[in-house]
Amino acid sequence: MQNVYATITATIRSGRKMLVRLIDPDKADVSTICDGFDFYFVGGSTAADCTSVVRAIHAACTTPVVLFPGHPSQFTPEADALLFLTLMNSRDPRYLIDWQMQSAGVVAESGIESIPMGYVLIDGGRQSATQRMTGARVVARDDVPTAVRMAQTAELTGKRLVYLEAGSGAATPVPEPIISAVKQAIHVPLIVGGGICSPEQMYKAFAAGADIVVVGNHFERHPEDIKNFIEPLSKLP
Ligand code: 1GP
Repeated sequence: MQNVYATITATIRSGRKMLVRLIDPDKADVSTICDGFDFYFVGGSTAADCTSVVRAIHAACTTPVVLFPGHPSQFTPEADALLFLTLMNSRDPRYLIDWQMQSAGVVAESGIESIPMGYVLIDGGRQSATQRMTGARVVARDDVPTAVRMAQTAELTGKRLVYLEAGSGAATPVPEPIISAVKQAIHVPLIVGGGICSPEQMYKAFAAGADIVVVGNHFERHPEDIKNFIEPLSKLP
């Protein structure tokens, strides 16, 4: 089986940026699944079965599928890897330790590649589903020091990825000054997502320091735009 984390670090070393398509099992249109992305992430804020979506992606293309679960019930060993999340903004034990403990046994027994990830919510201009479900206080758009401290804390507590999240369907993506300050402060790969709706917004996130950009809603609404993100990516330095 492919080692997803090794692929991420090797791709960064090669100087290439990565694009991920997020599929929310609640609103997925699997008819638009195609190759061309580096990975599919599968998961959502509300509890839903991810197994059928993972199977549909595997049936339709060869792109690795990585679980990005919003709830322990979304785990399936059929995915190629799992993002094992800690919600860095949260002060609620469910999102810091309880759900992780609830999942630990089945994850360990499955043998799936599990990648510890610090998940950092940034204000995206409107309340996101994650914010609503978890009650976590988001980092203000101009609070660069707090975003940096959260990301550094994630790395120092062993997370191998940091995800700066403006929220699914955010009005505005993660501000570039936050992306660049966090990128300079950490040594693990940086993922940025939430509210990215154009190749220009993707390029800005990459230019600021994102190693991986995640796009969800926009591709559900405008699958015809997928090629406009994918094709120029291969030409990026
Ligand atoms: C949400 O960052 C992802 O977890 C993607 O957000 O759906 O707004 O692209 P969008």
